[in-house]
Amino acid sequence: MNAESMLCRKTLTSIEGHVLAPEWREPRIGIVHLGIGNFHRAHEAVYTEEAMLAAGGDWAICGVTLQGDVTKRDALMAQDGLYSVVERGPQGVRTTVVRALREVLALPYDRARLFDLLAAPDVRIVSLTVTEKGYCRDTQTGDVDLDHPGVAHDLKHPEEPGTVPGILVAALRTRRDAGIAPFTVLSCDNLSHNGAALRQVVCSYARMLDAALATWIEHQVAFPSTMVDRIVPATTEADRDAAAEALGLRDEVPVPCEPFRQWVIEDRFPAGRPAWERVGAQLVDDVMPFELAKLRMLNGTHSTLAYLSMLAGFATIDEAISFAPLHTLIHSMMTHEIAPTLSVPPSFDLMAYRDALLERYANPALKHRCAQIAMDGSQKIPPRLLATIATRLERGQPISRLALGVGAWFVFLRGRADDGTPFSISDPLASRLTALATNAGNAPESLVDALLGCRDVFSSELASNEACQRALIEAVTQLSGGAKTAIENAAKFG
Ligand code: CS2
Repeated sequence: MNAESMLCRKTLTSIEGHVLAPEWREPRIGIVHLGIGNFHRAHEAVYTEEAMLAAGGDWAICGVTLQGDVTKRDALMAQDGLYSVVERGPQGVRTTVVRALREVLALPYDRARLFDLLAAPDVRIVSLTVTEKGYCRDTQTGDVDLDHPGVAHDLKHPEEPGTVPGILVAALRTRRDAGIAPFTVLSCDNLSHNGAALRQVVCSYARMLDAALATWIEHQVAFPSTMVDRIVPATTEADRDAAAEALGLRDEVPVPCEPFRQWVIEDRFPAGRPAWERVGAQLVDDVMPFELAKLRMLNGTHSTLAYLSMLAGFATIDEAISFAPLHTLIHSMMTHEIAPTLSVPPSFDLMAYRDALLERYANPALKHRCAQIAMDGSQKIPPRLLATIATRLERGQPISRLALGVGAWFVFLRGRADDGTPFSISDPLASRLTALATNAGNAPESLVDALLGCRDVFSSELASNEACQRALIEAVTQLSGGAKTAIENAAKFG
């Protein structure tokens, strides 16, 4: 096969060694997935393909990009929805082509097709990876954010929605009116209690339009919570070349990822689901202990590593964690400040979890860029770091390492690394936050004071807590001597 041919259903037969099982009956679409980014393609799509191979079922996926990203839609559709997952581990690379994705749509262009599918009885699950900001939540109340321009638009034009709550409510209304059982709504984002959080957003949005519909959704629609885990960097040219090399076919949209994966799902699917439990997913009654452990241990330290690294000049997570004082700091942050806030089942060994995370971070083949993790801090910091801080403050416990993570975010918002290199801030609140950070001047107290005033991130209770203020001022003071020195100083305490 010449390397210029493209991966598609026709060329699939030439790469039998790179599919999980050569026999593949084309299943019908049973899942619509909102937010067809790399994470979904390396996680739920892989589990779903394996589940169909193990136990059958019509659970092919239609992926949707909500940002009108026609380039991504067209690239995937040119390959008939096929793409390769390139697992990069310390032991080598494994390239597998995934077939579970059948169709890709881009809103607003494919609105009619999307709503046809969302009304189809065959579609029994609508899953989501739309990142924290896609939920359009008012962080204070947990209801839908009525100041969000997309939400305001959707409330005015409920037949032409563009936001997650708008789309789900319009589709659920059609199903209710047509007497079709609702689909299950499955959040796969890194939010605490993601199912309950999405349910509240959706129901509060529905209530603005139609109280009876809101009540119907509350009683009839299941929103199970999940904990999702796999480290999935953005695709680079090197990944495209590696996929072409392995397959002998051109793949424009491969997904790099680590070998590790985990999925814990609350088992509430009245309309059925793929046999995910057959292929390693854990179906449980209560996801919360897993979810909090992952958000605080993994995502909390990931964000800390990312902001410290942006200041210190480490480009990737493996580069950062190979700086011994930073390894020490992250190890003790998990051991002394995060793990004690978690209550997990006896079989869940938090220290083994910590060690496994440090090993995953050290994976030299993944090249997970710190700048990618550093995006959207205003959305990520509250569940990843502030919830842990709040728990510890309630108990009168010290928070110096957690504060260093938040303090590094504050300094990062000034937009310059320690050596003066500028970087841009990608965050839905970027203009407000960077103005606060730059206008605050050099004194650590004023930077902390200015940013603690941002109510979209800090509750008034946390912002007015003196121990919290003191710890953050100390962290920013340490960081003004350079992030590397601050890390070395923090690591001295073990
Ligand atoms: C990362 C996550 O980009 C980020 O913010 O912390 O995407 C992380 O890699 C995943 O949650 C791992 O499961």
